[in-house]
Amino acid sequence: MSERKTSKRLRMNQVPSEATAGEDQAVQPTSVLVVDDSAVYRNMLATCLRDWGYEVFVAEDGLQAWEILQGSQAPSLMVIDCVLPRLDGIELCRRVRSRPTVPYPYILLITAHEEKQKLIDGLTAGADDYLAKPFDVNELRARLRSGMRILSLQGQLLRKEEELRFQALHDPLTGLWNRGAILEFLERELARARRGAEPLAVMVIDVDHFKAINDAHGHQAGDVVLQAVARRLAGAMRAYDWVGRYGGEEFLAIVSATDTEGIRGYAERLRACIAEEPIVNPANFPGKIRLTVSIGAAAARLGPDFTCGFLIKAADDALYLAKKNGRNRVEIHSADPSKATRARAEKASAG
Ligand code: GH3
Ligand code: MG
Ligand code: MG
Repeated sequence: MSERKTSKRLRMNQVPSEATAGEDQAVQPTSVLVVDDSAVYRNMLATCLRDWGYEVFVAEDGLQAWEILQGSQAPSLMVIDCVLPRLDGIELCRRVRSRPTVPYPYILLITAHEEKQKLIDGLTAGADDYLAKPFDVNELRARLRSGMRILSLQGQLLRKEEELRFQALHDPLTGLWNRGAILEFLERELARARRGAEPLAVMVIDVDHFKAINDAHGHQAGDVVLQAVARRLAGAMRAYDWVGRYGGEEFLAIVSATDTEGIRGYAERLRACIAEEPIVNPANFPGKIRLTVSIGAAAARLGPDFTCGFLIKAADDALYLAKKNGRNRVEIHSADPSKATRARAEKASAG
């Protein structure tokens, strides 16, 4: 098919039909990659697509297209001519599909009528739809819209997946990591600390007399207090440490590369950030609520016998001591590896 003949056909159909006008807005146009070695087709396609609101990237051959697709802003909608120099359209489809890209790119293959086998090969190589030259621009537009519907559906699914992943790892009240997530991070940090022969510390942080806050101000106010505590703790921690909600009014923090002395100062800082300022939230309860936390911490240079359970138990024992010694205080358990070894041996002999 000569370019002169096909360009005439394209031009004739450039004005969108009334039935399709405005429908592109329903499915948000995105960026499109147009790959065609024919300058006439390339320009026609680019002009139409820009008129319809798409951002257009153009390539003259398969390799140039492949380079564009390596960029961080690579279009996820593509119009690819089947016959291309250097790297043909079918091979380009195969390359695109050979890597598991998210989001999934949608490929509309342009073929010539007489290229039946190429069309089959193109669909087998991963094209989603095709259009035979010479084509009606309104048909092109409709086919792109159907591609956009699939991309937008995919976008919705990805967002939903992201939301579910967030929910699976976070506590809904405070937005902190939930118990499952923080324990998983502890396993990971423990393995890392072992590899690097670095110390690791954990803290169990418990709100003092929280039941009394619920009793005096109501459960809702108690929730607001927990949210405020979570915010303060997260704000006072280093960016590369972890804090999660371990249970009701109890939080678990993981502090890397920190020994017994280091964790004392750290825990003191957390204790102070709660005790120093009352929580004020007039929208939920009148006045101010003063509260304190007790913190039990354990730090250790980890031997092979150390487990997450041992470290948490050591911090828990220290917390018990902090409560017993008057609350609003920090107690440190020096988690001695020999104790861990002994505990393991005792457990093994008991079993
Ligand atoms: P202590 O100083 O010994 O830690 O005393 P406490 O009152 O803080 O501890 P206790 O374990 O007796 O009470 C904890 C209370 O926390 C009881 C429970 O109803 C409340 N709680 C647990 N989860 C939530 C929550 O999500 N929201 C609210 N408002 N309260 C909660
Ligand atoms: Mg408590
Ligand atoms: Mg408690």
